Amino acid sequence: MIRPHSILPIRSHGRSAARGFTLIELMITLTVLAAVMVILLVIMRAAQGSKVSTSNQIEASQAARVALDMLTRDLRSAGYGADRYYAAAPQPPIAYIDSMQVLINANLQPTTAGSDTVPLPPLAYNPNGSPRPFPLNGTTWQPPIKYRRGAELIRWTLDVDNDGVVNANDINNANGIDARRTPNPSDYELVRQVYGDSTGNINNYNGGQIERVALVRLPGGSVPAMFQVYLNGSSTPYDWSNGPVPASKLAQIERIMVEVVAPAARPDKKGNYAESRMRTEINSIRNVPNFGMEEYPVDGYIFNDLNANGTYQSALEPGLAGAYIQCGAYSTTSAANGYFLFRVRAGTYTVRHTAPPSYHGTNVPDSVVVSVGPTTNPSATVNFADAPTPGGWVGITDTLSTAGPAPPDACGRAGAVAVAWACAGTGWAGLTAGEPVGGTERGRGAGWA
Ligand SMILES: [Ca+2]
Ligand SMILES: [Ca+2]
Ligand SMILES: [Ca+2]
Ligand SMILES: [Ca+2]
Repeated sequence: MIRPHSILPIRSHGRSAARGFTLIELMITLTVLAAVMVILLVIMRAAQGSKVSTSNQIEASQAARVALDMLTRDLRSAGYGADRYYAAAPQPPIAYIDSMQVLINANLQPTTAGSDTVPLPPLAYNPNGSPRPFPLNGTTWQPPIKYRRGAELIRWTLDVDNDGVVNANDINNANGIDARRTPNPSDYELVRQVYGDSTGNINNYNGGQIERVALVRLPGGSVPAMFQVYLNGSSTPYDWSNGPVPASKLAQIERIMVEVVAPAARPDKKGNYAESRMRTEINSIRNVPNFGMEEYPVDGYIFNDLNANGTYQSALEPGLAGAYIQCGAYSTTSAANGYFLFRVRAGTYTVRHTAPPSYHGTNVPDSVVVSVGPTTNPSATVNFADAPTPGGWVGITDTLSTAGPAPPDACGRAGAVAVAWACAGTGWAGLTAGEPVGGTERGRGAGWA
């Protein structure tokens, strides 16, 4: 009796498992499943959106990184192989800078053929050539001369069509194609250009070919300037509302903050464009050891003071080459035209000279004390008057010349009649061969009759 009773619930349980799901059970199951699917879809959609926004962010930051790397490499190379020792107007490492454009002088391509004296194109920008870069100061830029050491001009700008302004025309330009392709309306093409004479071996052609580097935001409003320039000793950046850094202050640039804002090409699901901001500071230009420490020119001429008045009449009085000049601890010799130049740090210096052979200095006193610096003088000029040493032969010239010493090799030249010049009192006296006046004949060169 107990046995069948005890079996009954087991049978009953077996029947229940075999009868299947009721409609209600099925509907509950499907509803739960649908809810789970909806939740999963929402999660996947969010993940997808997050993936788009993350990849946009990565793309933007990669663009910013590339632009910043290339730009800072050029800035750090500024001055490399530049004609810094051209006395009259040394080639500046940074030729021009404003909030979104910089012109850099550096010999980056190609390298010279083992010697600075045989540079290969692109050479330095030719002021008589074309095209010319048009910075944002309203005039095309050109150097005072074509520099000699083959350092080309590298330009970074957003002004793709080179008209002196950055606006929609730069996006519509042929080289604005990358900016046009993106749906983002506020991206501009950042380009690098190289200007240098004989580009493509065409004389007087300065090139200016465009490399499109990255898409960036146009500085202005909430977008920071691409360049912030700090002049010597200043903790605040140069104020771009005053226009570009004046040429006279380019040598005072102590450091440059470079900042680029690269936007994503595509919007996220909310219609926003991710942006990546990157900045870096350049506080040394490796090819200009004293970058950041302003130098002041101390220059002048060593001249033959023909009229003995102690001052330099540049139209009348020839410069004297080979004089030895000292400025404090520095020394140099005068160039063929008598010119010398020191670039010194702020301070007070005694400038003195030793006249070239056959001359003696006539300045009294024979040295000059000069002070240069930010609060004293931006530059100093000292000319030294010399006169031929009395009695000494100072040169030989041919009959076509009118005054002053000439290279001794005039003697012996076909058709030349040798005439010697020597000091006679306060002026010059022409002597016929072998007839010294007022002095002792000390020697005759080869070929002297
Ligand atoms: Ca070059
Ligand atoms: Ca433009
Ligand atoms: Ca665009
Ligand atoms: Ca004079």
